[in-house]
Amino acid sequence: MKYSMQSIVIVVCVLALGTVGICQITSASEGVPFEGEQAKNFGGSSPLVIPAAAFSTKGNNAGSHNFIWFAGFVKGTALSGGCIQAPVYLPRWARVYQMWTSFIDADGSNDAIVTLTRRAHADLGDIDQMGWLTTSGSDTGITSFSDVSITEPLVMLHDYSYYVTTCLASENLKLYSVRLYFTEETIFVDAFERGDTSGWSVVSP
Ligand SMILES: [Ca+2]
Repeated sequence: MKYSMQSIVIVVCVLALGTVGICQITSASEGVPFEGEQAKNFGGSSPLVIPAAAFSTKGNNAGSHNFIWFAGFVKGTALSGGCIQAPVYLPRWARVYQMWTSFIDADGSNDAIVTLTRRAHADLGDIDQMGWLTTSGSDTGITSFSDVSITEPLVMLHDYSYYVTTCLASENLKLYSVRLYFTEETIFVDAFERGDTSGWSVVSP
């Protein structure tokens, strides 16, 4: 493992003094001091919230959904059968471990399925489903549904693009947001964490 002297100093300082207010916290990437109680470049950006407004038509039935601005949800319309999608801008090397959605499923006849997929840039038709969840029942309140078992969780940029999608079969299905929880892993260019030690030598260079 490799630690910068700066990181060690910060950890020791925080542990010893019990408060970050006494220690100067410095951004590792830019070297900008902690100012005005706003940390620079803090990496704790999980969860990624994909708002309802990010969703657009797949093109098969553009009138099948409607974004409601005052309330912040997208709902189905009487022109049922259309599906919507949204891009997912996860950071490189993130590891996704849960997907949640806030939904009103007040449709006793239909549910909605939300899927998370990745699509390869180099291989035509190479699509992997990473997660999916379904709404259920019929309730006029906002309910959270989840998938806590994500496959292909490591975000590999630039090899893939990432999307979420769903279909809203009626006006009684309303999507508020999709939320992706992930960890951000430190992966060094020497590939130690991935097990690729081919670039390493047995003697000190
Ligand atoms: Ca339902």
